[in-house]
Amino acid sequence: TGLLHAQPKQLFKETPNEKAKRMEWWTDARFGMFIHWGLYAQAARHEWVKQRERITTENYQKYFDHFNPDEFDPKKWAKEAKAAGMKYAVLTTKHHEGFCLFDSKYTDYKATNTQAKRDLVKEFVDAFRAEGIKIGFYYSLIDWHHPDFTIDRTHPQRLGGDASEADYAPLNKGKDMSKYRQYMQNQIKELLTNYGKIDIMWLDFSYPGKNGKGHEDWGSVELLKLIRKLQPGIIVDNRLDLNNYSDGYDFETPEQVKPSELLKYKGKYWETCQTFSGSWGYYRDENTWKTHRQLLDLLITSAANGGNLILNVGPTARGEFDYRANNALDSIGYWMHANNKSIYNCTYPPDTYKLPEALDIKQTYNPETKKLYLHLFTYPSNYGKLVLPGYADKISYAQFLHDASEILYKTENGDVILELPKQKPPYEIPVIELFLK
Ligand code: JFZ
Repeated sequence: TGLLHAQPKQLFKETPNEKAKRMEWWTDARFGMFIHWGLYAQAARHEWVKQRERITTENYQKYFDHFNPDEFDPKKWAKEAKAAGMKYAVLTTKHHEGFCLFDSKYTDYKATNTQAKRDLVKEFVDAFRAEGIKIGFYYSLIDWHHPDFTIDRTHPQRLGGDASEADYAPLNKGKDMSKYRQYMQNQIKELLTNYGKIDIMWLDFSYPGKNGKGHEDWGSVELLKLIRKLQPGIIVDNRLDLNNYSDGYDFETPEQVKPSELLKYKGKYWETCQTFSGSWGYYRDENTWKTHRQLLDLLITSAANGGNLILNVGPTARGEFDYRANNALDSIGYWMHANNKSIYNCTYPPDTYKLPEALDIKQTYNPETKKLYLHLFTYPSNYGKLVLPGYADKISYAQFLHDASEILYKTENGDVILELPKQKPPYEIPVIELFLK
């Protein structure tokens, strides 16, 4: 340590081509489900409730004692995810509160010791795998329950913002982070050994600096080596604070950003994680739910910039997706059923396919089938004519994606003039499929 510049820049022997192969299913998938579920679903006012309200571990115990997910049926979750068009799912096996949904040998703070009386991770894995959905584990690096996890600025018992590191020292007397590192290694070993093939590991998160934690606190290099050893094909997120290595992570995780901010990730492996309503855990009274259109925008804009969308559901304490989540998923499913070819296996088109901003069209492109997809965020009102400047020598056929109905067109001065029906098709954002020459 101390000689950062002397460290190797690469931890593993993998070429960019080999990485592309390993990432292929994930890149093609484009759309996944995040599931944030834990004791905090009972508080129903944010998954950070313990920290936000400075609840002691003693007072948080009521959620462990009352945890009774009598409607938990991950087969239903898996069907919902599949119907929405999601190809992978990432479950919080342990969130910051420290409660484990799986039957870990290394703690009593786990689902098997609650009224649930069973390994909820196991049932999740079995149900989603049965639907052909890839499996991801979220595992929190932060742990507000483990006695050796030192109090820092993210902790329920944190000090005021101006506290120095010396101020924290007396609070952490006797706490031994090396024991916590061992605990994480043990649990990750369990998660990546006892549940078959795991496709994604989503570790969360680092906040280096004053009264924070980073790769040295987590033992990130060791952790990542262990993960890759146990599951060689696995895909790992970027929150271990290993950005100094070219292969310290597989993909970037822009969180809760607006569609317009996704442009800058072009050319990288990335996945934007997004919520329906703002919080990740079930939040009963939150009334900031995204609209159908906003959700489609995130999905389309992700694919149009070469990235993935992982959309979060926070199941209730009874173990169900609530009606608002179900409605949102259903409406995405309705759109995806008809239009998913413009999402799966798609990315941004070559630079020569540019359209004027004013058209309000987002394009995706399937490099294998050489099809171009035009997402009509605004439906043309000028007598149904849509002019694509400079596209005349590029295309050979045009149709709507949802019903393969032909769209007649003329070419004029190098432009394509499509004749769209005056009646907008019954999709919030209709898609035109262009066959390229
Ligand atoms: C983290 C968690 O704290 C949160 O509860 C949720 O699980 C989410 C997916 O991840 O939140 C973060 C982590 C990193 C940043 C912001 C929020 N960040 O890097 O800006």
